[in-house]
Amino acid sequence: MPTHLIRPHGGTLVDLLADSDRAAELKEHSRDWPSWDLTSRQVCDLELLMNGGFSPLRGFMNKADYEGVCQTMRLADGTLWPIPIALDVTEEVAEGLAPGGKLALRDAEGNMLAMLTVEDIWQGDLDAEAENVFGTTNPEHPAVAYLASSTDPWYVGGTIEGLQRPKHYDFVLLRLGPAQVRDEFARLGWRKVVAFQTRNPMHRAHQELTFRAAAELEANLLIHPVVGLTKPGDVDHYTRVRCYQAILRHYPKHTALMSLLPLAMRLGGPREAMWHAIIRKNFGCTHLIVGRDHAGPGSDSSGTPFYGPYDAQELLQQHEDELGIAMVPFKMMVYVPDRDAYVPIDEVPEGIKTLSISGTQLRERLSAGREIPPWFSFPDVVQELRRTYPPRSRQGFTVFFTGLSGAGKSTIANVLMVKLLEMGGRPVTLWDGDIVRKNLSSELGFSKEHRDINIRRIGFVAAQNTRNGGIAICAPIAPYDAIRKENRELISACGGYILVHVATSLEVCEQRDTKGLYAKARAGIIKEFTGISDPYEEPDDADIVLDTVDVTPEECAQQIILHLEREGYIGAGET
Ligand code: PPS
Repeated sequence: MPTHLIRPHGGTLVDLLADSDRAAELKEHSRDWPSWDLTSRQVCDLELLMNGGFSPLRGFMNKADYEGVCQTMRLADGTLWPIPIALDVTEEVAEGLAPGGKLALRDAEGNMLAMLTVEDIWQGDLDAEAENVFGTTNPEHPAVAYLASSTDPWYVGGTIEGLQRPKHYDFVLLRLGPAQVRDEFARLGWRKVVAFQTRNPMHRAHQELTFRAAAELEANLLIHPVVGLTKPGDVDHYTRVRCYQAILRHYPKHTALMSLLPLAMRLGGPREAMWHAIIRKNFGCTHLIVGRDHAGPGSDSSGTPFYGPYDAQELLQQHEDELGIAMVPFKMMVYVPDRDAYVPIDEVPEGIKTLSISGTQLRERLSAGREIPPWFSFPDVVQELRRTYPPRSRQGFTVFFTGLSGAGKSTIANVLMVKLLEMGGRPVTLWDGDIVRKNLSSELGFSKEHRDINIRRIGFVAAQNTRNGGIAICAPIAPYDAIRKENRELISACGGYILVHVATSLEVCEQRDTKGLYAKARAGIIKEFTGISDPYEEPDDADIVLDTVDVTPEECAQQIILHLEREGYIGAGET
């Protein structure tokens, strides 16, 4: 270990990985131990415990450390540590454990990653944990929600012996642990290094500020993005890493290095910022850039921010000496068109015009295929984002029909499918009610429970089609509103979702009775028949309502196509 680099937190860089003989021995003994399948968050925590990113921790926290951290931000031995790293397990697993016993920790595929020697088992007071660590019990805070709904009731503390690192198949060369990053720094002759933490794509403002921070400090730069768990809705890490690789080319040669951090963020604001600082210190960095609302989850539904914008900076400042890693306050950079330059906001003279584009505005521009100005981002970064967020005319979408039996759903859906196939450009899949019932859902009947399962299945496959850039056309009755809304949410996260209510009245459907089912339903031969002996909940959120009495199926399909054009799903070139 090179000695001139900053000392790790607690003095020693922890390495919990056993050598191969010991690993084989542990694996053999594990036959007799209970097992725990780690959650995604726990796998992230374990990786940083094992490689020393969480030095001086040598395992999941025992009760004394956990309570110290929650209440006073310190481990039982007095070392500063702001976030509990606790292993939560089910009651069933906890019941089979006793102090001194062993627990095999496995990944989702069942591979044993580590052995935990149990020190203690206790039931955490999760409300108190939320209040102490995150300063709130509001479930709109993602970490509080996680405690309330994704945390098992028992904590198990104990030291770890690692058998193997969690497996990663992506960006393998960029996933350096703290010892490897330190070796790189030593090899490059870097002693003063400023770390930049991020969970978002980086644009010009970030490049300017990181470059300035490094230049002012006469330090080198470690771009250290989080690729473990970030905020739901964030740009996926594959896209982000390609963006970071692109932006790295815009720094002077040999001044910046990138490594990926498998951290499961809690979005805990000030305490999280301190955690980030400790981790970066373990990776050999002497400075950490801390911005406005660093690692905060934003605001609650009433618009009140969970943390003050500079709380994180203040907390770090208070403990800077003890931590040993310095905080570089992030000066927000804004673009000044008159100077064609980014300037720290506090250096912009009054009355001077500045420009900025918010994250939401960027998404809107990408989605509409609109220009993203070169002052905002680098063209190679924009190109990567465009690959992930193509304009609507290249995104997948689902047209979801709902309506009574005999309303005309299948006929219109077929016309629409043919028209879309004629246009070409995207694969089209039709999930018609009858076809689905013959193939996907052949074992199901027409109880509410079975109808819900059926509609969920259709939603699932349509979401897959949509995510992969295709068009799904679904045409079941889908009589229940809640499940339709569930599908809307699921599919909208993958691309477009258009709900079409084929609003043919019961009288007309019954009069048409093309399949003779209404007559049978009235005669009681078919039970639970929608509209006759079973409910149909009219949608209040239909994007298109079709009247099939005076309008032909071709005209109905045309109405949908015009809607798709207006919304941008069908580009001018395709018609
Ligand atoms: S649901 O409620 O969405 O799961 O129904 P779906 O899968 O679309 O199936 C509806 C088709 O099944 C025939 N059928 C019935 N419909 C409603 N209620 C009962 N009890 C029933 N029994 C059989 C009917 O032909 C429906 O087809 P469409 O094309 O809608 O007329």
